[in-house]
Amino acid sequence: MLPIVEGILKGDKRSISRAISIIDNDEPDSRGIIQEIFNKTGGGRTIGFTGAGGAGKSTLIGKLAHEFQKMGHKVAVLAVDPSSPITGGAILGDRVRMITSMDNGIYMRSMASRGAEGGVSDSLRNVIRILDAAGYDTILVESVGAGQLEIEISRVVNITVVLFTPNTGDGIQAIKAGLTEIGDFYVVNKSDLEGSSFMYSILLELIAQGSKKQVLKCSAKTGTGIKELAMLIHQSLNQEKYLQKERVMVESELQDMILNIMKEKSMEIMLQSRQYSEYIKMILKKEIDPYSAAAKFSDSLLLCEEGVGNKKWLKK
Ligand SMILES: Nc1nc2c(ncn2[C@@H]2O[C@H](COP(=O)(O)OP(=O)(O)O)[C@@H](O)[C@H]2O)c(=O)[nH]1
Ligand SMILES: [Mg+2]
Repeated sequence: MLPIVEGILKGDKRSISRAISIIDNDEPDSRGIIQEIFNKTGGGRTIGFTGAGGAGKSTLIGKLAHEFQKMGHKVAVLAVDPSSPITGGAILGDRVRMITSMDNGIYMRSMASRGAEGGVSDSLRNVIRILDAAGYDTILVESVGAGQLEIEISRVVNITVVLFTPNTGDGIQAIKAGLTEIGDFYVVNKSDLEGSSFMYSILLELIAQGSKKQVLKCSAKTGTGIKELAMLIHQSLNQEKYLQKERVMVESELQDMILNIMKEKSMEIMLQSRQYSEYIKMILKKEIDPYSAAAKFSDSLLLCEEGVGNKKWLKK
């Protein structure tokens, strides 16, 4: 067993942090670590938080982490921000804001995920596995970057919470960004401010009708509604509906991995193949069109003896 893996399994924070950096930077040890911890994972549940910058995600996560801890959960918080370096100012600010409202024992970390080939989803999935193997059963993920990131994160967590604020414009923005589809819980934060009831009713109309999704109001600042939200999430964590997401996640992960390997192998074979350079010459001489050449070449690639698509296992 790798020494770092021993550390992770014991819950040693230095080992956990180092391992997360290895994954985040896509260092060569990543694979070995994940392979060794893999069968020790499965107990962790993940909750992703998305919403516009300033909506109160960090503040809310801070409060919820504290509530979950009181309920007996072992809590970790991850802030995902591909747009800024790990030590960037914005995230540091977030960390301070969250830590001051938290007890010790909550692990907190930000990640940038700029190195990983498959982007955020790949490294986030594996960072979650590290925390899971280290014994964290409740992992809260803040989506700090905007846009596509929120959708990506929602695909690798069990439950997605989408935050809104009473400020007008939010609702319309959210619909545009596709946020009304990715959430399991919709929360109007800053309920201490004017306009929150109006926002709440807009959301109810937009989202809750015809779906089983829940819309709630709370104030991360005053604490109103936080206990209720924490309880609701707590009760949902082991519901079949959210656990089933695991299967979808594994499936898409496996597909991505297989396709990546196939792509690499095909490229290798292609560049070494005589047939390939023949096709190029033929195309240049107008003896064949690119569509037909590509179709013919890939057919032969899928059937060749030593190639990606060795006939024997294709037929199985
Ligand atoms: N009035 C009010 N302000 C809040 C509430 N929650 C967060 N804030 C403030 O909104 C600002 C942005 O909060 P932050 O948690 O950093 O938002 P994030 O960018 O979504 O992580 C901060 O100044 C918070 O103090 C709330 O419930 N009510
Ligand atoms: Mg934040």
